[in-house]
Amino acid sequence: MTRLLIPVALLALAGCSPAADPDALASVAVVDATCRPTLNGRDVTGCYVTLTASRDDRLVSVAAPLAATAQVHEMKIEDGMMKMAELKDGLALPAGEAVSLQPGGDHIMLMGLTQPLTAGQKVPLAFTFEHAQPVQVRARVAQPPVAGAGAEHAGH
Ligand SMILES: [Cu+2]
Repeated sequence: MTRLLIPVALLALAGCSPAADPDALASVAVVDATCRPTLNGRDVTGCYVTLTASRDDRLVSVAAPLAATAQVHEMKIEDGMMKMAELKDGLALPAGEAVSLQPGGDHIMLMGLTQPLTAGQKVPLAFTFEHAQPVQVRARVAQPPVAGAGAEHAGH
């Protein structure tokens, strides 16, 4: 509950926020979108991105025309094993904070890809937020910069 109350308190303090549609001013910066090249014969891959919201917001869903399904996944420990699971309620984006999806952590999972992804390609991704306008980017296909990754998709 505390998390929900804080923004309201801030708005009250600011005093000058118009009550009419604050969502019109909400935006999310989407940078460094990268999708990992697909492994031989696989039609799944992980994508990574950094999201910075102008106000408290939430990444609700991701769509990718090249994939049958795109989900936002988190990594969690279950029975001593790192497993990934869909974030069914989306991903919280605190105002002004750069939230990085990266190997070993939260990521975007593309499933049912209609074609293999090779380095140098571009993959359109569409991000939908609770408040901000949707954002479309073209992610580059490349090995993500963080080393030691890949294990999170071993389960597929
Ligand atoms: Cu995943």
